[in-house]
Amino acid sequence: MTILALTGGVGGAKLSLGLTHVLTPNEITFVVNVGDDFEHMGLSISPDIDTLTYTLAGVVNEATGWGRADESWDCLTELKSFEADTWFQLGDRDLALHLFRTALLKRGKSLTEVTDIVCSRLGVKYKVAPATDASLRTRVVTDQGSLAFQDYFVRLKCEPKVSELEYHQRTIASLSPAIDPDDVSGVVICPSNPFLSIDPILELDEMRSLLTNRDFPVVAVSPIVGDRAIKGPTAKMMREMNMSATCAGVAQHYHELLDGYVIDDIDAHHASEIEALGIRIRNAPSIMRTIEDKVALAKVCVDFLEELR
Ligand code: FO1
Repeated sequence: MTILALTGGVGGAKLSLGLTHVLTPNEITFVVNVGDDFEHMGLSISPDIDTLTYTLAGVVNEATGWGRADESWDCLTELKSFEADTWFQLGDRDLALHLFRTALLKRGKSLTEVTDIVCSRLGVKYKVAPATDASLRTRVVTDQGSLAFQDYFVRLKCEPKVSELEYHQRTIASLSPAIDPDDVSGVVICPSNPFLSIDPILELDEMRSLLTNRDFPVVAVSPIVGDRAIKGPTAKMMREMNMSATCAGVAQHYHELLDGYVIDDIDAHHASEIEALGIRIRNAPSIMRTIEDKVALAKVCVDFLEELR
């Protein structure tokens, strides 16, 4: 039986790395958001898959949390001299992966197959599965119109005011064949942005039905600590969508899906509000700076699942 970790972005990758120190490759599958994927300059780019893969392979750029360590930027510099689009920063090493993935997809391989090949070439022994092989794309409805995800996130630096999220093609998208719904013993929802990273996974019909008719526990880790997002626009988006930008606001958003919820020690005062929703609480330090922080938080999640089983 396998634990599924639902993940996207940098916070999700950090907890995922911790989980690999607590569980063996047979015990966990990482289910990764593909709503951020896009085609840029003819290349198929899967930022959340790459962030996780680079993190698990130990080659991620630690300063940004995405992209490669020891990166060079010659191609981007040349592109600038052509006055080409350079708002999305693609380093030389990273580009090699996008070229490789694009070529394999063009030859008819699925994103699941390509991700598997990339993981094995980078020495990642854990199963990293795109949530779906279909081209599910997040669109952000804002005061500047409906925007493709990376236009909102990178080009416009999350500045537009968000009113709604849309997940295109979600109804026809099936789960990746790397995910076996009959073999799930628990789910960890990583401290990723709920709207941008986790909802595109939860919105898949097969994932929704797996999580609503289940005999295994689900725990989430709050991406909000001390009423602020650890990284990225989660709190800003929540305020713009008239939600409470607290760990309790995130719990209300996930609500019926959750059996357990891990919140930071600093947020202990929100516990009774969340427990009133019928969700059990664990307090733990949840800012993950060191590998020890990541492993300790992962252990809290795995022990919590065990207790709720
Ligand atoms: N994020 C940025 O803020 N600016 C970038 O130029 C950028 C480039 C980039 C290239 C490859 C990659 O895998 C990720 C990249 N990201 C960049 C991060 C990415 O847009 C976001 O982390 C996710 O899509 C949100 O989880």
